[in-house]
Amino acid sequence: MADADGAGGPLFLGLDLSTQQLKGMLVDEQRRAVCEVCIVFDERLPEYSTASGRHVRGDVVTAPVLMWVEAIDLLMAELAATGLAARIRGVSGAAQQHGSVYWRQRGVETVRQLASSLPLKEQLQEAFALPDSPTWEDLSTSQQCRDLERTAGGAAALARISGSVALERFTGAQIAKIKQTQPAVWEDTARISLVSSFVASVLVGDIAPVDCGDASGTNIYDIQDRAWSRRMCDSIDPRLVGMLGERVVTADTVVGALSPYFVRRYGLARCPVVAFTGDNPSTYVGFESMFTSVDRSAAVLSLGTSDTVLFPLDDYPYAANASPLAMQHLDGHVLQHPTAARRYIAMLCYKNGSLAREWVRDHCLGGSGSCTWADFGESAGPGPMAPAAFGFYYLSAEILPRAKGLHRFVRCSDGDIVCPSGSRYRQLGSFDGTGLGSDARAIIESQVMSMRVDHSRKTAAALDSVAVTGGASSNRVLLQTIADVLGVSVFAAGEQHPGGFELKTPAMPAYGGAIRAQQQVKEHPIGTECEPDRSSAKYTLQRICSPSEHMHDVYTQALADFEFLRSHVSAQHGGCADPAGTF
Ligand code: XUL
Repeated sequence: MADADGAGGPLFLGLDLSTQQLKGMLVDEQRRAVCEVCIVFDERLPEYSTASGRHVRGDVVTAPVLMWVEAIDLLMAELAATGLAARIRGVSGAAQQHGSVYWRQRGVETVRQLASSLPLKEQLQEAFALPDSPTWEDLSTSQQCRDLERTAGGAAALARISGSVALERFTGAQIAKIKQTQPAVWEDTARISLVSSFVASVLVGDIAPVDCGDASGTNIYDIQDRAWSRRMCDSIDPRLVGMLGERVVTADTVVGALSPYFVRRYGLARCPVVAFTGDNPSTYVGFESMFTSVDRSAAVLSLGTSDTVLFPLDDYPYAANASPLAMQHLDGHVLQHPTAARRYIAMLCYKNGSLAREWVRDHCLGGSGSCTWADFGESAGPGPMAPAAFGFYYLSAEILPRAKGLHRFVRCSDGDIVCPSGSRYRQLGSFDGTGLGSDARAIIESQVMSMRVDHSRKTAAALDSVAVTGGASSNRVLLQTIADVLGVSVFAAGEQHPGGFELKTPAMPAYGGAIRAQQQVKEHPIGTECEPDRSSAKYTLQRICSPSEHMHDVYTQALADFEFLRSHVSAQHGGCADPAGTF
């Protein structure tokens, strides 16, 4: 049994194969992260000549599969060097969503009989029909997206089947493009893995099933049937379901035991490997492990380069009997919950997150790039600025909503833009001299009001709290605005020490993997491990901001005008004025 530090006790390995690196995290039975190792692709594997882990050629973005393979060996060697590897009793993890790996038949056979004396790369050199896998940043499949929507009977019909309208980065369009443009590769392909199931496949030494969370990012998986959509898959190739593997599992399913390759080469135990899932679903599961039963509808806000919002749904918003509102607004994605039967997760990705906030900090606050976040907070003031003024900061083309550019509006009696509420607004080039507020205040109000609008379009259920993670989660003015606009308390993860609470979020996709591995082993115990003691779990959530009722009321009143102006901006730029239409 583990002592207070978990010394000598079982450990659970969570992996995360992201765009730039492969991370491994060891978590003990008390769910404390005891060790982290990381292989940064550009630094450790420069021979693949990647930039931030990928090859970018215009809108074609790929990553070398053998680089990922080599990274797995490097990471296992580093884990073995820590002396902790022999204590690992379960493995799971996550990977960037949407990317795909194309196995030759001989690759499938080789991975089943890996020799522990030779590195993976040497043995899997000829395993893949396509050396460079398309990844989530690839945008070169617009034609295939239109084909998929046509097959489904339109964008809305495809969303009803798969949880999303057709998207370039989603795997279905990527697979279709490979078949159409590289017939020799297609002929040479026996099996297709997603990046997540590819890592699991190498670990178990066989082709591992895709999990339902990541299958929901393909456009060819039927979320309500909980199976590949025959119609969508067959439209690409009648063999496709077989190539993907008919069986799709929940991300808490044991998909095999760790391959003897890792047992012999690195001294790991032949422990269970639990299905891998996408990084976003895994993040949600990681946070869920910290929620109490009252946080069942908590949302996770990941405030990074782009902002991602994840929240659970009890009902499928695009079901035939669902609210018409959801069918009118098909932006964002609905995923099957990776582990909870008959639950779903909505995922809203906003491209203009931290980079847009940083741009405002550096360009709009009167400085010359020397402003700090404290200056930003001072300029933002306490708010609210809405409904007297609004700003939209789509520095790079936004996908939610489809829109571009900077747009500032002030309310005035002679404004030429008339909202359904009767309020009139005028567009202007700067807030300077208006006395109404600043770009700092406008951008954070606008970003969070967008989240509120898009959340309400997916579910009528109220949010009960929000957990934040990511670089910007230390930005106090942003956190307070989240609390005020959404009207809920904001929580952050941290460690409880005898001396107090230290805010610190573990690397969530990997942590979520380790937690799923731990839960499975707990349910199917091996040997004499002790029960995890939830009361001493290292990570807990702590309330860091509470909403002001008055401010929340102001934002609620302002919401209709905000929503109207956001649609106005989107329509101006060829965006989706009528989101039910085909993009
Ligand atoms: C989600 C998405 C990204 C990747 C990043 O749809 O494309 O968040 O999962 O790894």
